[in-house]
Amino acid sequence: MSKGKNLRIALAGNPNSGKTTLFNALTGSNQFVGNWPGVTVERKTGKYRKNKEVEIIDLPGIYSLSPYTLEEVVARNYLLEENPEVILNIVDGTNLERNLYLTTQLKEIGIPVVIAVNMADILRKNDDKINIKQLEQEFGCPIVEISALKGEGIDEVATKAIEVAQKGNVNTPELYTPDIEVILNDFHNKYLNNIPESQKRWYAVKLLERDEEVLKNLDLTDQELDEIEAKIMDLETELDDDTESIITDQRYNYISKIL
Ligand code: BGO
Repeated sequence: MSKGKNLRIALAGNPNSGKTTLFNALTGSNQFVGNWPGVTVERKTGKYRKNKEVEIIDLPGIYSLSPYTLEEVVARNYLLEENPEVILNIVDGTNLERNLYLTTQLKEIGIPVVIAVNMADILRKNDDKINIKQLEQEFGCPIVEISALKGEGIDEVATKAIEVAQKGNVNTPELYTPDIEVILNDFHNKYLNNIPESQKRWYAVKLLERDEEVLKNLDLTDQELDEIEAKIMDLETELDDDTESIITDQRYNYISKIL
């Protein structure tokens, strides 16, 4: 870690995934509470107990990175604008399918991800086993099983997150069908010149979903916006559904195939 510069771990996960329990276990009493700029959503940060140069930022609990709730907008703006070195994505291991939906979005935002599969104690009690090695291969990032409640695996996952942050490698699974990948590549190459390379995939998906926040902020010309809309309409006619639903469905298909 370079001297003088803190390494930031952004903690992201669904409500009830155990995010607060993990945050408390990682930071102990080294916590600072305030609000996110301009909104009354609580912002908690803390220093990692075992390394005070590591800052942990507790993002609001969210199910998705869509632009529909204040919490979602706060979380994604933080990730896009502040570019923390790594995302630690906590998922509830007893509810993987639902929790991994957010993971598919976090994997697109251009920041390295480490996944903590929480509730290991409950999984053990239920005799449920998760094939962590295979999940790691599918998602292309380290995954550690933890019990935030019992303190199991939490330093292991923090160490992994620090390691991944220092390497800085990002990889994004190409989880959509070829017709979608083609249009994403087109958007990636034509309309996102001012966007950092690592974030282009995210913005391409958001353009395809007609994400209003993104459309507002991308500085596209009217002609470009018309072109994009025409391409989206063509695809929607061909696939007989709106692109936002198509993307959502394909994310869930990808997850259920893996599981
Ligand atoms: C209650 N194992 C088990 N068994 N439970 C866990 C674990 C784990 O590894 N991690 C978290 N929990 P939050 P968000 C509760 O509060 O951290 C539990 O929203 C209760 N409370 O203890 O709050 C954790 O920040 C009464 O449970 O999640 C908490 O992400 C009865 O999961 C819940 C039973 O954790 C959510 C549980 C009064």
